[in-house]
Amino acid sequence: MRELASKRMRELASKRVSVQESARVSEQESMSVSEYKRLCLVKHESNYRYDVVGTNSNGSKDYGIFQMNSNYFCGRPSGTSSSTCWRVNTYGCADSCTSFTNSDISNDANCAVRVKNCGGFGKWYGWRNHCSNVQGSEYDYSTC
Ligand SMILES: [Ca+2]
Repeated sequence: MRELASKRMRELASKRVSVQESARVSEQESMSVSEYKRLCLVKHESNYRYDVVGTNSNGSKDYGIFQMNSNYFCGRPSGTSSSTCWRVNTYGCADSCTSFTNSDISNDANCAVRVKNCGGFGKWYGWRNHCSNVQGSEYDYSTC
């Protein structure tokens, strides 16, 4: 990724593009790293499977492709479908835990985005343990 980014920057430099254009490209490429981090998270949480239910040592369970925890992020009676962070952090998501194990991952993604926006990727142990330093293209599936 770094090689790609620096090659791209050299190309831009040789074309004498504007500073703004260089910044825009850099921003896009850093977003790609963010994409890799998201894929890394899913790889290490569920290995890309939507129907996985994991049991934790404290008895809570993790559901689906993002392994949403039953103590915090699913099946919360007062949970929210909004992105108001105090509500997400306090009440989690209202979606039932089993709704995170079907093949329609749209509600899973909506909840995961709210959690990420309110608490960061560090809310997931899979990300903390494996993905915080992801820089490169090991999760680049664009050629698959
Ligand atoms: Ca679902």
